[in-house]
Amino acid sequence: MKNHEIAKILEEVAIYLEMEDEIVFKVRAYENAAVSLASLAEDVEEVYKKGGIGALQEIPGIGKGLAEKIEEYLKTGKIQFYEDLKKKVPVDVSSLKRIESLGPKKIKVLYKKLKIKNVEDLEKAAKAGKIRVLEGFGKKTEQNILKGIEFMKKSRGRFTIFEVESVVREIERQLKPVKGIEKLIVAGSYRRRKETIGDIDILVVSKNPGIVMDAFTSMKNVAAVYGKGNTKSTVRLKEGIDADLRVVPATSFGAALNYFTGSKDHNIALRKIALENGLKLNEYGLFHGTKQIAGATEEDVYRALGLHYIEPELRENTGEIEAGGKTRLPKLIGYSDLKGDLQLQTNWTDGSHSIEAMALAAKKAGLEYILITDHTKSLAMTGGLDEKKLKKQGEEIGKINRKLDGITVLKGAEVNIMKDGSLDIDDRALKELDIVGASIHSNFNMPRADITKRTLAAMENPNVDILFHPTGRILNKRKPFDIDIEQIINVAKSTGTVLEINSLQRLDLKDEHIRMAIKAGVKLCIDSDAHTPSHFSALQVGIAQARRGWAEKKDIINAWPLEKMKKMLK
Ligand code: DGT
Ligand code: CA
Ligand code: CA
Ligand code: ZN
Repeated sequence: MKNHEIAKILEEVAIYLEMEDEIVFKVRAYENAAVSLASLAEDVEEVYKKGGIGALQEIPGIGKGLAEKIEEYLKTGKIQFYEDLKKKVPVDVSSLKRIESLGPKKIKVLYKKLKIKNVEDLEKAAKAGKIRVLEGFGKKTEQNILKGIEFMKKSRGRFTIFEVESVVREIERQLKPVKGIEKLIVAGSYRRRKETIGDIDILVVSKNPGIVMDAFTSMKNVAAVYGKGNTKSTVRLKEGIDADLRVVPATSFGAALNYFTGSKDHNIALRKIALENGLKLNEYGLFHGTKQIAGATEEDVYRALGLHYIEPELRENTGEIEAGGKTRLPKLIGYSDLKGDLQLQTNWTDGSHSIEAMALAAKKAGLEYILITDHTKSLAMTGGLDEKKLKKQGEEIGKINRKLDGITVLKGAEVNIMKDGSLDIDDRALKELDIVGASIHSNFNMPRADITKRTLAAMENPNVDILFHPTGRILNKRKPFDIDIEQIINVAKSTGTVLEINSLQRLDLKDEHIRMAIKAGVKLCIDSDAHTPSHFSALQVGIAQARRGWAEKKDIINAWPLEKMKKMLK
């Protein structure tokens, strides 16, 4: 789809025109056209193919002049007017403009005086104190520019679902009390519980869109308003992520929710089924001719298509539609199904709280058992435990169990797997523990064959019940090890080793890994890896990941009662 490419060019033209002191009306015309194209549901190329330049002019905000420019782009791949402007001031205007305190006029001065073309140049000049001496800038502006650059770096790219969760709460807190909002739900990748989120898509049912849009665009965490209309508005939030809000009528709510939840591939597959049945599906409903036959709820839409309801976490067009139509969908593990947590650290090593405090917090979070898994001695920087300290910790856990009701504390460890695949705690000490997890904490960059062999060696140890951190990745921070997951899964099966999904920012296993493991009959666990009591909430993210991997309760051992869980371990 070329909608976004063209929208971006029109946005830049608006910046250039402002730079050239063009009349405000003309600048706004380009800005509005850009927003309109970016939010257009249809493919602009299709619109043009079907109806020519006339159809382009039907798009809100596109007049004759703009329609001609769009046509030029579709035909030649460029817009000469834009190319000429760009030649005069060849800078990355859209990135520079995103920095707070930099407008088109200032961008022009920076280029003319200091040859600043992009954010990198800008940062260098600001750090060298070259900007404060320019007329109209000053020391304060220079500092603001540096702050703006920091913010922009933070906001580039995607956000982890854990980060976005709090932003969504903040939005809900501000909008839920607004009078006239009948329903508010966040759709998009957030509702599908993807690992990372590009932008937040909010759907609202209301008879008074004006009030809703006013409230949305004036939320206290709005950094910029990109567009404000009666059906759709888009803002950049101070947290660095964008959010769209759409107001839809109650009669279309289910269809709109379905459409904007996506994924795009899932939508396309659903639309195909509709067409095969002589129907039409879009964000307004499922139609037979012009008659809407479903649309108020998602359930209605799926039913009318002859499908079972498909949970949002499964909507990636990776077999869920076939399963929903013919065979069966998994009965996914629920968000309150976990009974225990099998990885957490305490102040015996790098956690912040005592065993007892963590146990009480776990109980409060609704858990029945926890496994204490402090680090072991070769992780010196965490104050890792040796055999003697593990024994002492075991005694302490015994005392706590006698003292506390409603929560069972189990003895464990997160044993470090050394470079050669051996463990840093001797087997005699491991045998004394209730459950042993092992993981890699160093030498991440070994070649595939070596790091796989190293991991397999630990899994072969009859004392190792769980492989913690099977891939070692940290979302947006650290790549996974180059490890042969298929082989890990095979050996997990043959040795009866449980594989950990983890949670928070780690989510070691991807959805497809989880599906592969389940198919092979391997059991999994979802752990918070808590280092402080508030981390127990991260279990929700791990559950979401398990659901995205089609996991049922039977696949996740810490969704089982304690006795049953203990029996399945080595
Ligand atoms: P994100 O924001 O990158 O994490 O991913 P999504 O899935 O939230 O994608 P987004 O925000 O671009 O669009 C929200 C939903 O709107 C998407 O999941 C499906 C629907 N959608 C967007 N573009 C298209 C399209 O071209 N065709 C169809 N059928 N659906 C689309
Ligand atoms: Ca989105
Ligand atoms: Ca979006
Ligand atoms: Zn730790």
